[in-house]
Amino acid sequence: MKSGIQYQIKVIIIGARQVGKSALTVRYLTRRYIGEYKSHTDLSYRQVFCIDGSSIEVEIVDVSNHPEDTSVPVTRAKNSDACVVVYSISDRTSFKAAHEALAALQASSQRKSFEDDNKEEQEINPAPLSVPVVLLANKKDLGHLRQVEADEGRELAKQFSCVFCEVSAADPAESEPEDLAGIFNQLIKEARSFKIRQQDTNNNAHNNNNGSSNNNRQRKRSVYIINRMLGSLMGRNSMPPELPSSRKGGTSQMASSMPNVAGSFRSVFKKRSV
Ligand SMILES: Nc1nc2c(ncn2[C@@H]2O[C@H](COP(=O)(O)OP(=O)(O)OP(=O)(O)O)[C@@H](O)[C@H]2O)c(=O)[nH]1
Ligand SMILES: [Mg+2]
Repeated sequence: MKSGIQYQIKVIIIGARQVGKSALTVRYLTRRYIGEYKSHTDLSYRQVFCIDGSSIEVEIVDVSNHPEDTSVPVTRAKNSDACVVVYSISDRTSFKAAHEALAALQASSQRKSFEDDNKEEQEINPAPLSVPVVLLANKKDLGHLRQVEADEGRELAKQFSCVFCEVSAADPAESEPEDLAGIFNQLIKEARSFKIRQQDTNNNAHNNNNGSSNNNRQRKRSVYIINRMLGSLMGRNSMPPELPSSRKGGTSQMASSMPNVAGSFRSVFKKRSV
């Protein structure tokens, strides 16, 4: 790990072709909308952010699908710390692909969690997704071409215990009340918290195996502290910038403008055990 960097978080963006993965990624990182992307390779963006006083290197991987492949390349989500699954509200096939992607992510979590358990138990009590996941329904501005209702997306997200939002990379005003930057920021924070908990669990297990305990490692982390998010990606300060600010900026504004998202993250992720 580079000096000064306390955590590295890898966020992967997956979804069917042409749903707006690149547009959403660029919108989050630059607050701009670029309509056309000609890329047949994964695009990786790295940026060091300051979150709650910690320097975190965030890598966002915008996965490119093979032109002839209609399925979502879920295997790319392997080794990521957070995942954004995207579909377009104007493309029902992409919604089905998102469903399949979530099922595949859950199946891989299940393999990890229940390696030694029997299949019956897996069916009764499916494992939660092994990393924080957000389901994004993009192109909300294309309401007149809508093929997938918001309730269907919400229901799907509920089924897989992940956060759901309808957004528009093209027209942020359509993303009300949730804001794209707020959603990504919350996901990155959750991924960091998840990583901290995992590290704590691993350390505790290690210490227990050695017959010793480390009380410091057992203290509970404050997971959902929302810090000021006024930093800009383009900032040239010697300190790393804070996460891209949500549209309305500021701590209290974000908390009040995104009660659903923050609330959903809390209710979804508190269920996880690591
Ligand atoms: N109306 C509208 N069009 C969008 C939106 N987001 C993306 N698009 C358009 O949808 C098309 C695909 O956008 P991309 O961002 O390239 O989609 P992608 O998922 O990265 O595509 P692939 O990498 O080829 O799989 C482009 O023509 C974008 O201009 C949106 O929110 N609203
Ligand atoms: Mg793309």
